[in-house]
Amino acid sequence: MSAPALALQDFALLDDTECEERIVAAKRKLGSRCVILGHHYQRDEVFRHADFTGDSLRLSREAAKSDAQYIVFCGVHFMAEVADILSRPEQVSILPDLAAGCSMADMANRQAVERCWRELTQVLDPEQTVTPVTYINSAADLKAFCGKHNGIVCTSSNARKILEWSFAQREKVLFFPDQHLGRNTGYRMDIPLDEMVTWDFTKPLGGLTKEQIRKARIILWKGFCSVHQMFRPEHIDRFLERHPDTRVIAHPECSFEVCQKAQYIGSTEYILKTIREAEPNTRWLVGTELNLVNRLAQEVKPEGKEIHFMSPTVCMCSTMFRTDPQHLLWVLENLAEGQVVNRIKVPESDARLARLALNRMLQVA
Ligand code: CIZ
Ligand code: SF4
Repeated sequence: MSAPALALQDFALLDDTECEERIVAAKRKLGSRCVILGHHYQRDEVFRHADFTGDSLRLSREAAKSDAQYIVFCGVHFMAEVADILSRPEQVSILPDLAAGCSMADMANRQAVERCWRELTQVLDPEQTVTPVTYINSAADLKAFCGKHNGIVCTSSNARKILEWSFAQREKVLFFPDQHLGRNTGYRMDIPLDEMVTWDFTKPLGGLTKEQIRKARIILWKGFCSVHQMFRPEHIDRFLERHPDTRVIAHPECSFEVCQKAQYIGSTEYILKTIREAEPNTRWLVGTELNLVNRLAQEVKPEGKEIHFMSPTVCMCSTMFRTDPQHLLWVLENLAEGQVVNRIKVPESDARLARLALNRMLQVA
């Protein structure tokens, strides 16, 4: 019989330097049995231990092709679910802090989406006319909903391609949970704003008229990211007054008004690539999560690139921040002792359907 799991409380008070050394030692002991995936929004002390870093799309691909027995996901809950769904049954997906969720993902749940689907039948036949599209920032049972109803998953890197695919299937899209990603992407595909309606899930028929629904090409769920909604168009105006030569780049989870003022709009991978490939001595105003922006600023400083954060206040993803070196160490030392803690396991009934929707995405994009 294996030893009992090491208790989290014995790790909580360790200082970061001790954690650092012990994480390196535990990783060495685990070798190829364990892979650590680190999302761009992770804090430095955790990010530096990742074997692979990236956005959720890149990391889910790494999870799908990894041979490691343990996949430790330094990110948020839905990402560890995707890793579990795409990996083989004998592989184990682990989230170091179970409280690392995503407030946007929590804005849509299966019950509310089922209700929406049912209510839409008052106006049209959703099975025939609507493709459900879920942003990867959503619970596994919503991905399963999309799998079941011939829908698909998207990320901020591939949203346009996925919408094009969706419109090739059926005339309308139900897009959840992030209204901004849906609206910003749709607008750049020349869909007029009045053909993208917002479904207020607290109201009957989403607070819409039947006519609005009939006319809509995209029905946008009224969810948003609490981090990206903090960037405001006036932040851009004020900065440009002082430095008119600035290039503005924003994540599509930012509001429509912010994205309208940005010359470049795209996912975290896109933001990194665009700025890395830009000419030296350029100045950038960046609207996405603070940890990523700070790291990027350091990285490109030697090329004379100046990176500024779009908001005067701190916009950090507090749930990504929850994964600290103490939790990572706790997980790794347990694994080194043969103990699995914080496993994320999606029930096979949901995983099977969610896999359908995820694999459709991986094939399309
Ligand atoms: O897809 C992701 O990883 C997220 C949450 C944002 C992005 O643009 O990479
Ligand atoms: Fe969710 Fe926003 Fe945090 Fe991304 S930044 S994980 S969308 S709360």
